[in-house]
Amino acid sequence: MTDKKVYPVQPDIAKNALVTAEQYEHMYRQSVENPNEFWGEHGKRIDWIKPFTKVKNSTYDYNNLSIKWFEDGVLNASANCLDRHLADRGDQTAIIFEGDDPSVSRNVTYRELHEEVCKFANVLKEQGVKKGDVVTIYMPMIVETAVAMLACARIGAIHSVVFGGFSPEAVAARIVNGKSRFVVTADEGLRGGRAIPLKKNVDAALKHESEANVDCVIVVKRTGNDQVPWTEGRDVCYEDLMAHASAECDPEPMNAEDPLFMLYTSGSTGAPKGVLHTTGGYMVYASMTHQYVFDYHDGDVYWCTADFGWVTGHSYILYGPLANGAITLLFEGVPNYPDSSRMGQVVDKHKVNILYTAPTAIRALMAEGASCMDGTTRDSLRVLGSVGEPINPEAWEWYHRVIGNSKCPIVDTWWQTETGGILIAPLPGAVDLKPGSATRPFFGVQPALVDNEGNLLEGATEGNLVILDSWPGQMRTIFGDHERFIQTYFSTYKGMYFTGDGARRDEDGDYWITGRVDDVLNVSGHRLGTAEVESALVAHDKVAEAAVVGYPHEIKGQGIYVYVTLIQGVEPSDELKKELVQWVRKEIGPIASPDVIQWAPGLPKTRSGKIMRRILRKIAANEHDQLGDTSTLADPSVVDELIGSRASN
Ligand code: 6R9
Repeated sequence: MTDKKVYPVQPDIAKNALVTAEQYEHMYRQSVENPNEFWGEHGKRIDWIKPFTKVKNSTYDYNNLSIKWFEDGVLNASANCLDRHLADRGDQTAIIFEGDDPSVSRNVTYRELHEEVCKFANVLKEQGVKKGDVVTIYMPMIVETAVAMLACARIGAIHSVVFGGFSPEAVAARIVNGKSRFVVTADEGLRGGRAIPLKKNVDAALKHESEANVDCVIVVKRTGNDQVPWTEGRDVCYEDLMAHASAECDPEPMNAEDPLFMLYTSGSTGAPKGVLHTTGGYMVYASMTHQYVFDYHDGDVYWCTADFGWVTGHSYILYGPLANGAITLLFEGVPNYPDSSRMGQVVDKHKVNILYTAPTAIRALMAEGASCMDGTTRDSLRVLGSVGEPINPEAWEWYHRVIGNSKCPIVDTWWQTETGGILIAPLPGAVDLKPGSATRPFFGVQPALVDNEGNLLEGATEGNLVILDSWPGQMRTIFGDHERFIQTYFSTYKGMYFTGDGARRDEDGDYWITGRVDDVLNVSGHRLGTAEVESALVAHDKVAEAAVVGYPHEIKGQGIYVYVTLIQGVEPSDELKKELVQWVRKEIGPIASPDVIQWAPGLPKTRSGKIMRRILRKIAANEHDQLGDTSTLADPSVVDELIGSRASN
C-alpha cells in the first residue's frame, strides 16, 4: 500500500526549521485549547494602526452564525505588505517578474512597489473609486496586477479579480453581481507566445450585459497593440494617469472586519458566488501559513505558479509573501513555453528555494518524461508545495525525485477559496510525509469526518470533511447573499463548516483528501460547477437537456464528460459536437471545454425526475459493472442504451 510509504522529517530541514515536531504538537494543542491566547499572540505578527483588544468572536450555531476576528483592530493590508518593510528592506526585491518571453525579467524592490501602489491608489481615487467600491481586475500575470490589487487595499476598495482566461460572458456576470463600476484590464495578455484579447473581452462583456454599469475602464499597455478598441469618456490609459500621479497616499485605516476582496468560485448549484474575505484575520492567517507551511526564511526566493485569478494567487503570491517581506516570483507564462524545460529554467535562473505548484502541471511534465528537466540542476530548491487537487502518489514521487532531486520535502496543502489560507498540510520540519496525504491541520484548525447524517466518526475511517470551529482566514459571507452563505456551508451538518470534500483519516491521524463529494468538478485544479456547464449547454438552441459529470483524466485529474439530449428533430453529428464545445468555451472559458460529449436520447432519472449522476459517473468512468442500486430508476432501459452507445462514441 502506498499509505505505508513514509518520508520522515529530514534532519537537515528540521535543523533550521521554524517549527519542529515537538513545537508543532505543543503549538497545535495550545491553538485549539486556548484560541484567544494563541491568536492574540500571533495576531501581533502584522502591524495594526489600532491594536485589537478582542481576538475570537465566533459561533457556528446555525441560528446564530457569526464569525469575527480581531474585531476592534484597525489596519491596512497594503501598509502591511509595503510600508512596514521600507525601513529594513526597502531596497530588497519584493517581486521578481519573469515574462512569458524568457529573455524578459525584472526585479521590483519594496520601495519601488510602494511608490507604484501609492500612485495607482491616487489614480483610482481620481477616477472616483471610494472605500467599499468594488473594482474588477481582469489582467494578465504582470506587476501592474499586483499594483492594482494593493492599490485597492490601500484605499479600502474591494478588488474582485477575474481570471484572464474567462470569457466575456463570465466577466459580465461577475461585474453585474458585484455591482462593480470600475474595471482594470490590459490591452492584451501574453501567454505561451499568444496574445489574449483582454480589452476586447471587456468591451464584449459590457456590450453583452445591459445591466453592467461601468463608469471607467483603466487599460494597462502590455503588448501595445494599437488596434485595441477605445471608448472615449470611459476608457483611460494606465500609463498616462500614472505619469502625473502623486506618490504620496496614506493607507486607509480599515477595521479588521472590513472587506479586503471578493473572489468568485464555483459551487454545486447556481452561478459562481462571490466569496468575501475581510482584512485582519485574513492577513494574519495568510502571512502565518505562508511562513510556517513553506518554512520561509528571510532572503528565500519563493515561486508560486498560480494565477492571480485564483485564491492561491491572492494568498500565496501576493498577500502572504509580501506581508512577510518575502521575495515572490511572478510568472507571466506557462510551464511548457518555449518548451517543457521552462519550469526548471526559471528555478535555476532566479535560484528559487521554494516552489509551489499544482498536480496537473506536474503530471503534464511527467508525461514529457524526465528529459524535460535536462539542462537544469534545480539545486537551489529546498521545499516543494502542491495545491489545487489531490496529488496522486506517482506524481508526488516524480515531483520529489525528478524536480526536487530527492532532497526536498513536499508540502501537500489542502485548502479552498473559502478558507483564505492553507488548513491541512505537513510543516516541513515537523511532520513526516506520505505521498498523497495532506497530513495534519494547521494551528487552530479542527478537521473532523462525519457520516451523511452528520455523526462524528472516530479513528481511522473515511467520511465527509468538516471543520469544527472558525480560524482567522475564513470567508465571512457570499457577496450580496448572506443567506446563501449559511445555507451552503453550515446547513448540511449543523454546527460545522462543510467543505464539500471527502477525506480518509489513517491510523496515524493523517488526512487524505479524496475529492469533492458534491457536484463540483476539479479540472486541472480549477473548480467548475456541473450546474454551470449544464446551464451553458442548455442555452444552446439545439440542446434539450444536458448532464455533466467528471471522469478520471490522466493529466487534468478530472475531465468533463457531457451527456446531451438534443431537441426533437435535430440530428447528432460530429460537427454539432464541435459546435457545442466552442459554445461552452465562449460561455465560460476554455477551462470548461467538454472532453467527451455523448448523445443521450434519455437521461437516467428517478421517478421524481432527479438525474442520477452516480450512474452517469460510472458510465463515464467505464465502470458499467458497478452501477450500484438502480431500483429507483424511472426507466431502466435508458441506462442500457447509454452503455450501448458509449462504445461507439
Ligand atoms: C486552494 C484551492 C478548492 C478545492 C477543494 C479540494 C481541492 C485543493 C487540495 C485539494 C486535495 C489538496 N483541493 N487543494 N484536494 N488535496 N492539496 O485550490 O482553492 O480553487 O477553491 O479549490 O480544491 O476539492 O475543495 P479552490
